[in-house]
Amino acid sequence: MTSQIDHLLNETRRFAPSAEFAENAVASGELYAEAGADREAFWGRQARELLDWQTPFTQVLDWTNPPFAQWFADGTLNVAYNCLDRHVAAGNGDRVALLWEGEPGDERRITYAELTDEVKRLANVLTGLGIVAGDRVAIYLPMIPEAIAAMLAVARLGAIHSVVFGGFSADSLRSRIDDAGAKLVITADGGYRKGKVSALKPAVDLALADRNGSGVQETVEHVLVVRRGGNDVDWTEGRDIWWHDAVPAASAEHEAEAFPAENPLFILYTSGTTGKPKGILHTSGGYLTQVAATHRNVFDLHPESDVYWCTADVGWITGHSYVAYGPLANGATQVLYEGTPDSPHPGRWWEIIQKYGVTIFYTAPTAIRSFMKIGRQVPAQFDLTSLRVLGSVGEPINPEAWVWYRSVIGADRTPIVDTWWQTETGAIMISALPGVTETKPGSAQVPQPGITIDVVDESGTHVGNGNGGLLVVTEPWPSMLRGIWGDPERFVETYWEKFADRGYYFAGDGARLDEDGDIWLLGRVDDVMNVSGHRLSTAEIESALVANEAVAEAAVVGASDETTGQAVVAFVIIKENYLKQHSPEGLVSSLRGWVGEQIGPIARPRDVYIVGELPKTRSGKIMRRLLRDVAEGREVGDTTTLADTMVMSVISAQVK
Ligand code: 7RM
Repeated sequence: MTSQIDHLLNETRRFAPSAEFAENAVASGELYAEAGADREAFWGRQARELLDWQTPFTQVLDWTNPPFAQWFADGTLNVAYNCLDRHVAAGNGDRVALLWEGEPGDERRITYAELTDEVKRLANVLTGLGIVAGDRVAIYLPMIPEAIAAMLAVARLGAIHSVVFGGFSADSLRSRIDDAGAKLVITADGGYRKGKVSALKPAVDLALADRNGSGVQETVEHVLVVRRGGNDVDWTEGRDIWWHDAVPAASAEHEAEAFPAENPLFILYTSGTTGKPKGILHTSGGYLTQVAATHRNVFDLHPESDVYWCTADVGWITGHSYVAYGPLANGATQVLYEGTPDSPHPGRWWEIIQKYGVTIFYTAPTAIRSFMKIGRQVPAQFDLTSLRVLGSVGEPINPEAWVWYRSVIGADRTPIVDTWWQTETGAIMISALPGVTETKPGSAQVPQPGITIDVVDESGTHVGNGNGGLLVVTEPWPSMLRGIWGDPERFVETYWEKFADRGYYFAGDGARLDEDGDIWLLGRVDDVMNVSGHRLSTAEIESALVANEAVAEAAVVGASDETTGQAVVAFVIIKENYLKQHSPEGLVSSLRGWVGEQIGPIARPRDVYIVGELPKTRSGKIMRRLLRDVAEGREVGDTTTLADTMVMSVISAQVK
C-alpha cells in the first residue's frame, strides 16, 4: 500500500510581510539558523531567557529512554511564579493581565498584581484542603477569571490539574475524575451561555453520586464553588465550600516552592476517535518554555503594547497553552470572554475587538467559516483597525476562508499565521513567523525553529517536495506529551510504534510538501479516501467546495463503492440566498461539475447532500466518521462527543 496522497489543488496567491512589520518583528529568520546549528543549545537559550529558574538546569535533553523524554531535568522552577510573581517583581504589577468580558456585558479588569494576590490566597485555601504536590484537581468552570486562577494555584503547589470543558456532561466529568483520581473539584454554580445561565454544580453533584451502579465517587473530598450564575444549587455540608467564603479570607502571603522541570503540570483528556478518553500528560519546564517561545514568536507579541485575544475555552489545549500559560508567562494583556460569538448579536466578537483595541486575534476555521456564512456586513459595522496579527488553529483552513479572514477582518493588511499542533504536542509546531514568512493561503508553512518535522511514506522515507504522505515529528521537543495518564503502553502504541525503527512521533495527520518544501495539512489519515487507487485528502476537496460561491461549509468522506473502492461523498451547507434562488438538483449537479473542474474528474463527488448543519465536536472539528456512517447507510455511531447531538438525526433524515 502506498501512503502517497495525491495532490490536485493549486494555490498560487502569496502574501509577504510588509517591510514595516518585518522591521519591528520580535522573531527574525536568524532563529532558524541558530536552531539548525544546535537544536539543544537553542532550546536551552529559550528556557533560560524566557523563564526564571530556581535551580538552573545543566542538561537540556535526556533522550536515553525513548519515547520518554526529559527536558531540563535537573532544573527547578515554579510555573505560577513564572506566570505571575516575577512580573510583579519586575515592576509590571499594574499591567492588566485579564480584560474579562462576561456574556451579559459585565466586565472585570485584573492586573498582574491582583491576579498574583488571588492565586496566592487560593493556593493557601487548597493547602488547607490538603492538596499537595502530585495531587489531582479537576476544574469544571466557565470562562471566568477564576478558571485561570484555579489552574495557576494548582500549578503553584506542584499539583496536577485536569480541566474538563464546562459543556461536558456529568458522565464525562465522572470518568475523567475517576481516571485521574481527583481529590478536589473546582466548579461554579453556573455560567452564561447564549443569554442564559447554564448550570454546572448540578452536573458535579451527579458526577459524584451513585448512579446506575457507579457507586459514590470516592477520591473527591471537597468541591470548591464559584458563584457566577446566581442559580440555586444543592449543598453537601462538609464537602462543598463557597469560593467567596474561603478565598478572600485566606492569607495573600504565599511563597512559591520550586519543583523539578519534569514535575507533572496537567492532564488533559482527548476523546480520540474511538474508545476511552486519553489523559494526555504534560510537565512543567519544557512545556512552559515552548508555549512561551511560540506565543512570542508566532504572534509577534510586544507585551507592553499588545492586546491579545485567543477565543478558545480553557477546557481545550489551545486554552491551556495560549490563554493560560503562554500569554501569562510572557506578561501579556489579554481578553477573556465568557460567552458565545453570537450572543446577544452576531457582531459580538467584533464589538469586543473594537472595545478593547485587540491587536492579536487567534481563533478557529470553523468560526471563520460561520462568519463568512453570515456575511461581511456584520464585521464591517465595527472598527477593527487595531488588529495586526491573525491566527488560525484546529483544522485545515481552506484558502477561501484564509483570504476572507485576511481581507474582511484584517483589512488586507494583517499577516495570518495558520498554526498546526495537537493536544499531544502541547505547543505550536508548524506555523509562519509573521515578520519572516511569505505566506500561502491554506499552508501551515514551516516547522517552528527548533522543531523537526517530516512528511514520509509508510516505511518512514521522506516523500520529497511535491508529494503527500504522513506527518511525523522526527526529534523530541520540549512541550511533547510525556505519556497517557496511567497507560504507558497505549502511549507507545498510539504515537511511537508506527515508526519505531526511526524513532518518529506519528501525528495521525496527512500532509503534503509543495515545491518549496512548505507544509500543507490534508486532514486526519483515517479520513483519507481511496478512489480507484488514488488517495485523496478531505481538506482539498472541501477547499474546492468552499471556493464555490454558493457553499458556506463542506465535509467530504469516502464511502465504499463497488466500482471505485471508495467514492467521494460531500455534505454541504449552502448560503441562504443561493438556496432561495436555485433548485437543490441544480446546485448538486453544478457542485459535482465544479469539483471536477477545480481538482479533476477523479475527485468529482458521487453524491452531494445539501444539509443544514455539520456534525462537530465541542471544539469545532468536523466528525467525518459519523458522516461516513450515513454515506454507507449504516446506523450512526457514538455521537456523545458532538456539540449538538441532534445534528446527526437531522442529517440522516435529509439524506433519506
Ligand atoms: C490545537 C488543536 C489536533 C488535530 C491535529 C489536526 C488538527 C490542528 C491544525 C489542524 C490543519 C491546522 N489540538 N489541526 N491545527 N489541521 N491545520 N492549523 O487543535 O488536539 O484538539 O487537535 O487538529 O488534525 O492532529 S487538538
